[in-house]
Amino acid sequence: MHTRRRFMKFSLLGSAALLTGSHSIAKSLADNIVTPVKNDPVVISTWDFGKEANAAAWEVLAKGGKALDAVETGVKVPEADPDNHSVGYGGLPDRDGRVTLDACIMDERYRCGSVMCLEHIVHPISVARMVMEKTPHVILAGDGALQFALSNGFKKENLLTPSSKKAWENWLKKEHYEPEINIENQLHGKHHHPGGVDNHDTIGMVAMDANGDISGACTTSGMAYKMHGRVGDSPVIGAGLYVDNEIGAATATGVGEEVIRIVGSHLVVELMRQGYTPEDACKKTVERMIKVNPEGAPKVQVGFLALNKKGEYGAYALQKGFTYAVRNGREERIYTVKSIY
Ligand code: SD4
Repeated sequence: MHTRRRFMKFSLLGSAALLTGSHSIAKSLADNIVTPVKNDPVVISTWDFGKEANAAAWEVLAKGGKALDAVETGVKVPEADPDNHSVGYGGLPDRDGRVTLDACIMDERYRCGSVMCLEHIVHPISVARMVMEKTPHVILAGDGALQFALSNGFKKENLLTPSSKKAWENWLKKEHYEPEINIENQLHGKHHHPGGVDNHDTIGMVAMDANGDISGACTTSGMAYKMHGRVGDSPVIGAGLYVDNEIGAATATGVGEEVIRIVGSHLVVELMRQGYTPEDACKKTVERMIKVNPEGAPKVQVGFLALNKKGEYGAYALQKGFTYAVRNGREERIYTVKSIY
């Protein structure tokens, strides 16, 4: 009886610590016995603007919610932000002036959903989730994805904001397509220069909940001024995002063509399976990109971000300037990432 009471007491302490997410260990003051709590929730996401997205995801995680709900909730923040010129509403258009969105989501049971080249919908991530949960498919693209969204209650909207339209009109004067390195951070809010050679951006987010389950989401308007119909890595499961609940998860940002050819996020997860830390797995993956395209890769930016099952995280990039945001019970901060060049 005594033993049972002690057990219940420690279980309750453990749950409290899980719910607040504020301690990795729950300590009984009365008995001075330390009980490890199994999992501290954590959410990480790409670029400085990941901080606001993480805050929304954290509200879900701190209440004991599921990682899948957290990542969807989190990435919806930049999707709806007209000042974020790289994701969702306000995203920069393709060279025909059309805003086409790519997004995918993956949960702890290897279930995944994706939309490619979707127009007129503010929250492509939620359409991707619906593809995962309500259809027998993984990917819907273009008009089919739009029809599916509209028939499931999503509203058709104009996603081209006046400032994105102005940026596109400026671009048309020269029509020079060249991805600008680290444009994601410059494109966010007040740092946006509508006259500049604006290019790409993405939010990739992965999270682990109090249950120890991992999920991820990735959403983008893709490379600005891309050819109409171009799809990047972000909605490609294994490239822009991969989750293996036994091992961890990874996501990518940057020039998608480089990521796709090495199936980057899947490679990061497989390297973690071999025992590499998240940072080292990301570094090896970046090195692979250079190995397979020694001419092209050094000229562009790509960054990988990863989380393992122990809740450890890390990142690596081709170029300087990649950042990511972390939120857990101990910290809310932005890290600057090491790079090859
Ligand atoms: C793409 N990977 O469409 C995306 C763009 C991106 O930060 O991540 N920008 O290729």
